[in-house]
Amino acid sequence: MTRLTPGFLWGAATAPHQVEGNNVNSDWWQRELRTPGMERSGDAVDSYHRYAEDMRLLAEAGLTSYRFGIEWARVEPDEGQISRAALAHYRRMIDTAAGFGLTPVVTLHHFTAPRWFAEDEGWLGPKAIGRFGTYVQAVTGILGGVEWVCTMNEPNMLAIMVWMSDPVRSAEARKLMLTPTVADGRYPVLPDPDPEVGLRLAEAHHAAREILKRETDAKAGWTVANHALTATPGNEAKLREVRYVKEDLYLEAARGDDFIGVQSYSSQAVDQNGVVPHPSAPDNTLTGNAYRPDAIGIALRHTWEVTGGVPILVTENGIATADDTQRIAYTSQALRHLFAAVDDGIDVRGYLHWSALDNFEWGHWKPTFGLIAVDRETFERQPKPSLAWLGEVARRGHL
Ligand code: IFM
Repeated sequence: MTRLTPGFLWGAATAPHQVEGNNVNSDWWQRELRTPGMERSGDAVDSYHRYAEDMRLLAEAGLTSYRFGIEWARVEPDEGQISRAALAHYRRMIDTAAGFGLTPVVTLHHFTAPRWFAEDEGWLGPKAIGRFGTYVQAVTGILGGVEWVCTMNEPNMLAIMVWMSDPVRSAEARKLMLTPTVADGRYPVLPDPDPEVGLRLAEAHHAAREILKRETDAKAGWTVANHALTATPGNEAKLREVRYVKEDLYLEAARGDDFIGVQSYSSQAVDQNGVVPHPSAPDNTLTGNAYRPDAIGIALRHTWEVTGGVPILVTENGIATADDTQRIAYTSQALRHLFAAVDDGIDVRGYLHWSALDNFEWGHWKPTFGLIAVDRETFERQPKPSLAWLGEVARRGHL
């Protein structure tokens, strides 16, 4: 049986904009407002008020950790205007998690930024790093006792979003993104993240890491979307080229961190032309990804190699499906791949499933990733069998 590190975290994850509701001061709220055809986050699943119930359900099922985020747009609704009430809210969340025996894993930035930041040059402006630092510094005051802090979620996806919202490049981006779309159940052809943006985000991460190391006892890291890319025969050089722009730049920036968050859902091949779109298949997920529970194993091994052995926390892994039996099947296979990686000596400190709740999937409500369903009229929570199943795995520490 696989020997997991003592205190291995078994949990589930969310992000503020996807679950809280009414994140009206954020850039994403504006994007939803202005983008034709995009669904709105609205009340989301009202986790801003119902977080204690969400945490209780996870803890009662047997999980030991909850990853959630702090929303910059609430903490700093206007530049320099720090909301003590918002900080107190997130401190209550930290205390509530601890009260339920859940180790909090706190994300400081999960795709969304305050509107004032985005509208004044955003991540590409000269003030970006300093502004992010001011926010991070303000948050350190409530991080007492928190062991795990992710500075930024999936900077390699954020770099694509930043590129797309650049007015000069957005026409080109729109063309690229036109079809297929998540709404059709087909995975969009994503442009590559712009390395210029990526390097800027890495700078922001390093600045945040320094602040966290100075002001708190937390372990600091960031989380990277891992596409588990593999080469078709003879295309190893192309794979290296593609992987650098999409992932490795971000993995290399994690060297020297206390941990790295691995986030993986599916796997894709690379041929001489680049990434091969997911072939359509009956078991494709609701976001149009190929059903590839082995992706996590590829992601863990590649991350371990590129970072040179930075300890890993799986901060996201899961499947967009309306069929909870498929979720259990996918996750149990994914965990087998995780255990095999641990058996091979990779230092994995925890597994946090995406997601705790069905939530707002960035412009879409249809892809359901949750262990808990939510009635969006009444906000009533309905735990799915997969929650009890994962809780049982957590209690036993094996499948
Ligand atoms: O919902 C997202 C999350 O915000 C970031 N990682 C991937 C998830 C599923 O698409």
